[in-house]
Amino acid sequence: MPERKPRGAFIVVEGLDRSGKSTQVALLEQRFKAEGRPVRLAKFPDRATPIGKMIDAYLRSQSEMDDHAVHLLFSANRWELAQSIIDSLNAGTTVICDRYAFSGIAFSAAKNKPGMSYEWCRAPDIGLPAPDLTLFLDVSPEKARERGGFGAERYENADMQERVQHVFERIGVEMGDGSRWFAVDADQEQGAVTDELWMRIQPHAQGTERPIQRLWE
Ligand code: FDM
Ligand code: MG
Repeated sequence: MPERKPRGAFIVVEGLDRSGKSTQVALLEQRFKAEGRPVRLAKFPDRATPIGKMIDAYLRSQSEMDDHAVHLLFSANRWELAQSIIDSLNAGTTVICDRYAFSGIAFSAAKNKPGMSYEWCRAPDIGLPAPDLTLFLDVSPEKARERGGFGAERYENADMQERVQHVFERIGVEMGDGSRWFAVDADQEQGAVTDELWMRIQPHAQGTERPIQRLWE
């Protein structure tokens, strides 16, 4: 009988701005490559697609959009790339993703707009491929400030970031037992954060036989 090849694991890294997310994702990619394991980086929003370009214009305040509409665009941006993520996983490639549906909920629900409850924000992502592991880079407001001022994009202000943090905390509680969602102390120095992330990822690095789950199973 032919040996069945395990699929790649789907690993998401989440966190506030200046949590070191993008740096850590790049370092993790290097570790996979150094071990000769196939890896692909993904990032949401993916600003390269037509939908992504609309999101990009909104984030840079070059356009205005209804909050519901932009929320649905962020979700649509994930849906348009979902099949290619599934294909990579099935080909045995680990996919490491910088932000995913959790950012989608956290940033939109943090707006506190009428009609945009946590549940409403969660709904459009139902059925997307679910991460096998999500690592939340937990940075304190003090450390974030120390790491330099806010950028010029929408949402990059202390007030919004604090509200986003609260929604992320709720998501962490709802994700439960700690086997698929881990908060990592992102106030530590860079190498220590990478080591902790790698420790969490290692059990997944060889891939898995488990079928791809769906949000929010
Ligand atoms: N963001 C990101 C959302 O509001 N919803 C989403 O679904 C996603 C994926 O977009 F402020 C926000 C989070 C951040 C902004 O993200 C751009 P990057 O990682 O800074 O490009
Ligand atoms: Mg940003």
